[in-house]
Amino acid sequence: MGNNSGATLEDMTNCESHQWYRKFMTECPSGLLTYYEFKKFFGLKNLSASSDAYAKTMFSTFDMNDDGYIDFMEYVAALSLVLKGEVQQKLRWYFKLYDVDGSGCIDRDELLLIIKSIRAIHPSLTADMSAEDFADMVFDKIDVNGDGELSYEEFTEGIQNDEMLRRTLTQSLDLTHIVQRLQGGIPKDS
Ligand SMILES: [Ca+2]
Ligand SMILES: [Ca+2]
Ligand SMILES: [Ca+2]
Repeated sequence: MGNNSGATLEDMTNCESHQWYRKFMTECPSGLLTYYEFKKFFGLKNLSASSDAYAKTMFSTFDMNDDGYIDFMEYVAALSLVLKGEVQQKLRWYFKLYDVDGSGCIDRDELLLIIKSIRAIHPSLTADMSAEDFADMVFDKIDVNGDGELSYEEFTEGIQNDEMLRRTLTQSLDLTHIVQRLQGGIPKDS
């Protein structure tokens, strides 16, 4: 399960993994991050229902072995993937994140849920159209066989070939502030 993410500790310099480890163990001495701690860790407070659903989906995507906790390896694998992974690896991760019920396809309801939660967290993204219009536009563009669901191939190829969708997707999971938190949380004498 989850071992095909292609992201390992070796993807990072020792310095980074050391910093991430310090940060992780400071925030989470037990070494296992629960959903509650995960939200605290990423500074997610007072979430609306749809943003909470999105954060929960993100949590389960990090929790690759589905035991309800994020351990350090899962945390590093997810972060290094999001921050430095190849496009293909990232798209595979996004696809898993968006396919909320794990059916292997992204349907319109799943896409709508994601768009709404992204907008709740990043109000400026796609603000010029309604979530419904945006979902329609995505399906028009990348649901190649028109069956109302996005297969993994349609999703990865569609996103890669569309500059605007790629940018929106990348910005929706902009982890800059998380990286700043990670770097800012390291004591000077480390
Ligand atoms: Ca886990
Ligand atoms: Ca699905
Ligand atoms: Ca399709």
